[in-house]
Amino acid sequence: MLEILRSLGLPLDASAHGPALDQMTAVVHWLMLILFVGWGSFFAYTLFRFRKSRNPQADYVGVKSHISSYLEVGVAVFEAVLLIGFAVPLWAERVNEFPSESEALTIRVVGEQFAWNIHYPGADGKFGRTDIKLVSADNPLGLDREDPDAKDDIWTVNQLNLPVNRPVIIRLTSKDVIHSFALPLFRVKQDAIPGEVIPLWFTPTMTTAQIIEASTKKVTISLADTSNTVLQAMVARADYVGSDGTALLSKDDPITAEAVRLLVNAGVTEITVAHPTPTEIACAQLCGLGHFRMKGFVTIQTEEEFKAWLEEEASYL
Ligand SMILES: [Cu+2]
Repeated sequence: MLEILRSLGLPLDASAHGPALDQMTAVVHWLMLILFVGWGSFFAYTLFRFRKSRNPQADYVGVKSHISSYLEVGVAVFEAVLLIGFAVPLWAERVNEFPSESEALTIRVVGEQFAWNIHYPGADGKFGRTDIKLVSADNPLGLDREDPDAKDDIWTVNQLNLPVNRPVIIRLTSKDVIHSFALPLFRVKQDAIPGEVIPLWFTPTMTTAQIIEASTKKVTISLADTSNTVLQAMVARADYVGSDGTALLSKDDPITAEAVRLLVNAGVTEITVAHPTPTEIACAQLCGLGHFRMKGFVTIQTEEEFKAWLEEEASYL
């Protein structure tokens, strides 16, 4: 079932809790398939069995056997097992078994129309004071730089950097309306609600570079692809040179219409491509007219890269 779900578009999983969640999704789909086929067949059977030509007289007593009641009970028991045996423990782990603050990285994410503000506590590990009165275009979090804890705080807009294989706790909230913080590749989706701080946690298990590597695929191209916008959102994953040694397309360059023309004319019809930014933060709640552009990026880095990034950000303060 997981393979079927993948072929239907279930994205790659890059989080530690993802496999258990995907397994649950597969089990639920199996149950739904069995119910659909079972009740559908039962319905078709009753239409045939109790047709008018066979039953000219209405029967006011109805069914005397208890098979349908037993079936109902069976389905209810199965659903109870799914809920109590699988779903509740899975959910309990997400909401109760938070990693300790010492082993995890804790950050704040504040949604607004239409951006994600990310707040890192800085070297002291303490979030500085924020105040709604200080919110401005250059200070979207309303961070009070006078507060000693706020001096080293780092904030970014729409760019979430995280280290790989370290649990991250995100304290999520919103400044205006309800948004939904969704990281599809990390199997995270949580509503951001104004006035409430909702914690969530997960552990990324792949760096963005590894995810790009894993999602690299071969595609066949033709001149028709000069107007293929899906392909043009991708980048090349290898260097392509013509027979005379001229560069046709370089690794990490976008697959422009011009590049497609050059490649096809040079006889190259198969290239490897990948999405340059596979890990996105999507807003999964229709939150206003600009909802479509409420998109951020997640970059999962090695511990060293993440440290270097934090230091670079701190150097701008
Ligand atoms: Cu939103």
